[in-house]
Amino acid sequence: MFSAQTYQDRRAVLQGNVSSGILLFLGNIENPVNFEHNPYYFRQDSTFLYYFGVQEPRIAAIIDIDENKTIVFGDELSIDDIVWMGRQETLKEKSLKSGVQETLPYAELSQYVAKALASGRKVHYLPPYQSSNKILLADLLGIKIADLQPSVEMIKAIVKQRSIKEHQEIVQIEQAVEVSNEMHLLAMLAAKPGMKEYEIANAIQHLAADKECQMSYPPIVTINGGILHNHYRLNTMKEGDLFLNDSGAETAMGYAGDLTRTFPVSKTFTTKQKEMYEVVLNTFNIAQSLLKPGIRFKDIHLKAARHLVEGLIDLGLMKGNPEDAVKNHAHTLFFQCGLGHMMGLDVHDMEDLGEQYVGYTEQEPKDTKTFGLKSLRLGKELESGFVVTVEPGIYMIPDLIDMWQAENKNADFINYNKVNEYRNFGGIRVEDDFLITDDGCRLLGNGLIKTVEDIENYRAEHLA
Ligand SMILES: [Mn+2]
Repeated sequence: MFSAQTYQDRRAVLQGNVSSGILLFLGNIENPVNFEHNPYYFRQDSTFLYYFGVQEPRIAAIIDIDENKTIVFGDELSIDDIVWMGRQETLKEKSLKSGVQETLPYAELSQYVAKALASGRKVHYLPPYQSSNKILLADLLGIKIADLQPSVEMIKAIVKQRSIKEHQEIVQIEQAVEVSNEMHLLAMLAAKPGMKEYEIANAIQHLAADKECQMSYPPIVTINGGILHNHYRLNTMKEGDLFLNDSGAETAMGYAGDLTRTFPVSKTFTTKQKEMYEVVLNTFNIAQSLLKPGIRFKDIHLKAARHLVEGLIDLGLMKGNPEDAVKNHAHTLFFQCGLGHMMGLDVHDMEDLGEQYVGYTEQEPKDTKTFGLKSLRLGKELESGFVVTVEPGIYMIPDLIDMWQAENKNADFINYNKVNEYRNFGGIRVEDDFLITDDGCRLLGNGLIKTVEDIENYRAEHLA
């Protein structure tokens, strides 16, 4: 945990940004796998971690703005619990570590909320994503789940605060990135023809676990990198395959890393792979060079897309004017997703609070219709203190190629004959994490190799 002062200060800032009423925070529960006492891995809610730091299932908290007090609700262990689980730090002790003096039994939460509602006070709450919390909120408020109305005022205040990372948060994120770097180096030295994809997934998870880290999301370790979120891991790697590893560690305090590297299963890239890889890497470098406060991430995304198109024109897959190609979204045949997203306590930071608040503004809302832009999670102007990912890619998706070709879509910009030579090429993505600074950006972590030369040399050193 950070210091008690940290959590007190964060709560004070939040309290100052919401006018009145009570702020209700629900922690997560241990969700059952197949029966109640056999739960999935417990992960505390990130907003709860941010303001209270307490990693305990089935607790809640209230910041009462009108009465200027903060209470954590939860149950201390009974003697039966202690028999089974041993003596543990009490909830009272844990709460004190985040500077909360008052704890009450969990059952008193409903009375507190009912009293506030009865006296006509506003009860602010966040959009619930766990089913148990949807049910709990509906019960506490005496309404149907479908009628829940999360507080926009509370969401906006939290997004504003959590978007700007404190120095100690950056330290945490860099720890996560450092462990992620090691995971990627391990994958690069371990992967060889004949192995199964899951062997790499297992190896990197083992490495992270030994460093007291979890995965910040289920790793994508695949020879079919053309599938954006591919979690199938039973393929056998063979000579000539490209291996895409999108994986990141999460520190014990909950901070994420999110990195992607693509490398050949053989000792070297083929010429075709190298050419495509360098288009992606150049695009990455252009995007990185544009990161600074005051520029809209959507504009960086579109500029990166233009460079991707230029590279694909050089290779003969595209043609025409790059600017016009991007205006017509022709690049989305190859780059269907967004250039990056916010990162912090969540790998997609605060996605539970709503992309319209985290990645966009009311004045410039997300384009939710256009293929490509509808998958861009971050569009708004960057600010010093943001942590973002940059992750351009090329993804060859046979079904999409066939569909576009049947419609002769963007035929002015796409050489379908050439594209079909690459239809089974797979995919390439390169991803790093950056802090936006006052005058630009800083790469988080010590830097993970990414040029063709560095990757080939690294693999040559380690492959027998
Ligand atoms: Mn990412």
